[in-house]
Amino acid sequence: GYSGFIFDLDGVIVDTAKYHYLAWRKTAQSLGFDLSLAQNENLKGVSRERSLRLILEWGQTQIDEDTFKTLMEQKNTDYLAHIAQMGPGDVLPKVQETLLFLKGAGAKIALGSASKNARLILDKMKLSPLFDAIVDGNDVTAPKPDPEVFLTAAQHLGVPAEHCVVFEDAKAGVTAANSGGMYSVGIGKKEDLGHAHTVFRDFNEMPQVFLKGLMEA
Ligand code: G16
Ligand code: MG
Repeated sequence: GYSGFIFDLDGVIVDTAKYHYLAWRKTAQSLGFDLSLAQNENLKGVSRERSLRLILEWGQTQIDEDTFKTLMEQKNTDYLAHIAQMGPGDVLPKVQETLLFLKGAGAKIALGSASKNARLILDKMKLSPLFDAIVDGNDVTAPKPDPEVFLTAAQHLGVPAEHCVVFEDAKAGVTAANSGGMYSVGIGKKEDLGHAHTVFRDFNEMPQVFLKGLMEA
């Protein structure tokens, strides 16, 4: 059965995806173009640097390295200003219950996030103590869709990849989980996450028997 459960952060545990979008949209607008929600789907789970490269490509804009760094820093400052307002009440519905249920059943739990702000956010949500391992954007070199972040998380848990489940809201994250040989659970819309093994809108829609079934599989 599956005994390692790896959670993405943004869009799975907390709805910070909207703040990443607002901050990147501001970046785009400062350069004279806009960023659509559809374009933003392709930024989910993608590293900060790669996100800005994509945005510049979409806006057909070229900038020098110094401006690139300044824009990344400005985006993170804007993003953190949104995060500063958040607290445990912002944990998405049924996430804490799911974590407690899995823990109670003896499963191992990890965070597998592309974000360099992951530890800060998990602390703010008061969820850090529930995690056996935390792997984030500071710990890996190859960003999603490369499976490195999830493979490292599995290693820290001491659970083989094929006994791990990954919860992901991003296309790139589901691809990463699949290529790491893990069972992928998409959190969001089937239209966006059709390549996941299973998709649920959110944790409210995920029955406990589904999780039990995975552990007993
Ligand atoms: C997240 C977001 C991405 C963001 C990336 C880097 O990953 O989904 O939109 O660009 O982290 O974040 P930061 O700028 O905070 O380092 P995940 O993997 O938690 O969804
Ligand atoms: Mg995500």
